[in-house]
Amino acid sequence: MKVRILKIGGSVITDKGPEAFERLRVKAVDEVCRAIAENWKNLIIVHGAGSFGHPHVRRFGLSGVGASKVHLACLKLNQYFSSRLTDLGVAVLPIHPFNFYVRREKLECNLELVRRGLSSGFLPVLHGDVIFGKEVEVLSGDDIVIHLSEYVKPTRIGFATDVEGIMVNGEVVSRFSREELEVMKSETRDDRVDVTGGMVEKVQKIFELKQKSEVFVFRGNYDNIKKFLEGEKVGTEVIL
Ligand code: IP8
Repeated sequence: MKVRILKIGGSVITDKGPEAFERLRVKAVDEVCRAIAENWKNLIIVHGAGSFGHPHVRRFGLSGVGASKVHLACLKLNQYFSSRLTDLGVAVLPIHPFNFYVRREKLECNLELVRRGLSSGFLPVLHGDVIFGKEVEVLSGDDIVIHLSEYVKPTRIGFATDVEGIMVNGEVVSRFSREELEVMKSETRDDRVDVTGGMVEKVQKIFELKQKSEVFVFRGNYDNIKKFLEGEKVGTEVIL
């Protein structure tokens, strides 16, 4: 089965401004879900937590009831997002990492549910969450994508973000290779290279992928998501 994975950034579907706490971007959720609802077979969705997770970690911490509050906020966003998809006729299978991911030496989980969901015609929808490591820790949606990819070997992976793609010297590039990442890291103090720390980190993670998939980083709007799901090139292609 040819599987695709699409990560929807928390900054696409929520307002992540400094004051924002559980602030949904209703129109954006709608747009994203409409694009997904048109082409969702053999697909796994992972969405970020945005302002339904990060401010909670800062406010409540990750021990005991703090971790519970962070998790419940992530569930709230997942429930909203998944419900919107079901309104549009999508058979979603919401899957919550806190319930089945653990970090021992490395990240471990039983992927049976994801596999069964896919083979039974459901759309698995996972999300950034808290999980048990030595203590409770944050598991980002990007890490889930990298981990899942090793097992489901997707043909294409998309990262829908709040920027047009990867920017080098002030412009979005259509292709981005490992060599360019090395240059970017060595030049991050250089004014010509305007890549945010967040993007460098994301791209570094992408290069941890162990299998060859087509990978794209793009703005998470209706047209781009539709293009990605239809197999077209969109935003920046990361050459593994
Ligand atoms: O938004 C973070 O997931 P991300 C999850 O994908 C929490 O980085 C709990 C903050």
